[in-house]
Amino acid sequence: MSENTPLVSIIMGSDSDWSVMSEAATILETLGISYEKKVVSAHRTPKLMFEFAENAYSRGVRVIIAGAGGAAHLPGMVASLSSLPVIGVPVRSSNSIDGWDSILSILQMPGGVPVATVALNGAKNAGILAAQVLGTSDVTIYDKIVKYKEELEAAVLSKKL
Ligand code: RP5
Repeated sequence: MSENTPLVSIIMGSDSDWSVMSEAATILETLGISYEKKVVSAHRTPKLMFEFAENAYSRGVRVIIAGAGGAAHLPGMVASLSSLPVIGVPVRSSNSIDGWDSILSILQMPGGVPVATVALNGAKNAGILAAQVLGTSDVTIYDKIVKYKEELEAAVLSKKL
């Protein structure tokens, strides 16, 4: 596995999801975790989705973050095809009914095929959760999460009303 092999793959159903999904990339960059980003559509490029999901582990990917809007089948289908942990990001897209369709499509998975679903447009938390998964077996990443949480606490404590 090369040093440049991404540990996290950020996939999304459309380039129109990037304005939301880029928040996962930003926090992963802050934490110094390698990632890749790709448009993979469950409906428009199903063959690519199969190929991606079946090869992600052997390429070195260890966590998949998948975002989609509307009838959001990408996270669940990738979770059905791969044994890697999949974090789902419901996107409030232009074709979405207030985001509820995306939330329910990603959240309500059948038993046996989990998708760890974050909040609507919650790509930042998806990035943090991906780092936390990686941190269970990598003390350097774990320590970065500890520091990040300490900084969160300090930022709140320093606020003056
Ligand atoms: C979903 O449809 C995508 O994930 C996106 O959120 C939404 C709209 O896609 P575009 O029509 O903008 O490409 O599949």
